[in-house]
Amino acid sequence: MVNLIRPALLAAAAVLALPGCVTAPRPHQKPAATPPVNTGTFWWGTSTASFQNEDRGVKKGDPEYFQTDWDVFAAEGHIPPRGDDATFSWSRFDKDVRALKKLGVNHYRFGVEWGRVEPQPGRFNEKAIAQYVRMARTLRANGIEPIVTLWHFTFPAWLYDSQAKNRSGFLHPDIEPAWRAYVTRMVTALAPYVSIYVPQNEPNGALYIGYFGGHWPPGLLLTPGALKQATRVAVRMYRDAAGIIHHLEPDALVMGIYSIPNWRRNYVQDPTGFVYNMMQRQNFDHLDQVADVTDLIGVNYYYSQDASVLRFIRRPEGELSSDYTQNGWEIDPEGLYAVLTTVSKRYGKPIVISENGIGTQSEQKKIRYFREHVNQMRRAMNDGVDIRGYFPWTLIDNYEWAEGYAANFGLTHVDRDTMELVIEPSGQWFANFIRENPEP
Ligand code: IFM
Repeated sequence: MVNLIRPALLAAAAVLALPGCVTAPRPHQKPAATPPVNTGTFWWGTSTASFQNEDRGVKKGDPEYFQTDWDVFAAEGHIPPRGDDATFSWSRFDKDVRALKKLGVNHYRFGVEWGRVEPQPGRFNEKAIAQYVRMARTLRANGIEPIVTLWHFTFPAWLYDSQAKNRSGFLHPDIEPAWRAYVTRMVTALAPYVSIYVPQNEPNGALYIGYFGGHWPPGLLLTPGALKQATRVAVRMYRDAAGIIHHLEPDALVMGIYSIPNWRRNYVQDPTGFVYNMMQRQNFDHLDQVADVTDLIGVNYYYSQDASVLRFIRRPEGELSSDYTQNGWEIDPEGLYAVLTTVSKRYGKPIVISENGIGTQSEQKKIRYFREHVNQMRRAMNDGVDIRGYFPWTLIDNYEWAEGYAANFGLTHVDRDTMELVIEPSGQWFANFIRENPEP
């Protein structure tokens, strides 16, 4: 009897699944996936990061309340606190989408806050996961292809131990299985709406600053072996994430994003080339070990700098002249060309300029910066470099890590009266530029 009923039920189910036999969706049914948008076009986009932009959105005492290692590091007094508001991109994401539409971008990269979706080890916040899924779905519904960063510098606070910094972050004994579970959970949830993932944002810079320079969490300063070990773990985690993404979504793209300044050799201050070689390792060590599982390389380029100890100690402060940014970075558009050609030769992979920007109080200076860097991108493209996209950093003036709120990188800023984003002149310039130049 059972054997007769089963085929009949299967046949009925198959008929119902035919096009035209649409039944009302049951409430628990998974939403239908939407196909990627803007696949054949040049990617004009912009980006943000979970910690730099999301307000906390949950109150202390709430079971879903969470903190990140950066919150704890700030509470310890090492860096300025972010506060609970940031740019309200968690509770008022719609305002960000409205601004993105005004800019006319076709791609947008945002991050997932691991601590938010897993406030306690192994306990996932399903509501938060659902909200990230909605964010991706909303973007696609508005004709903007989402790109999701799974780690942008911040770990859940439960992976940070103030008393044992050499067992924190990438050096935490539980991090690898926890990461695999988190990545699997997020990619499974996002799969219907996301097909471009960034496992880690600028792991190379974060490893050197946090596990060697001591400025960022976990704050390890010249600790023997820490950088090497943390890099090994970060590489394994990236490779695991790429494997999970490609397994769950065979057509998805994995983008590796790196901070790649143009380091110059200074023969007087660094005669042996020791610092220069170290900075080359910072640029490429991690990427060298994951390039084979990476579909696209994201280059985050901001500045050129002489590689020398003296230059690190005597960092220029602020916008000394038209050649420097608020962070004391040296503006050098040709450095972008140099980096693009180097990366292209070294890896032979398609490149996206995934971040390029300037902290400045002068909008005119910002516009000039973008224009000159886009020109260098065009020069590289004319010389055969395969460049697929350009993303000015960043959508909104936001928290600039150890610098606090001291740098104005945004194409917009939050108007705290209307709670809307106000498009800056640089944002307007970008909007006009990409409307007139769908292809660069
Ligand atoms: O704000 C950062 C971003 O989070 C990573 N890349 C560099 C930007 C400017 O410093």
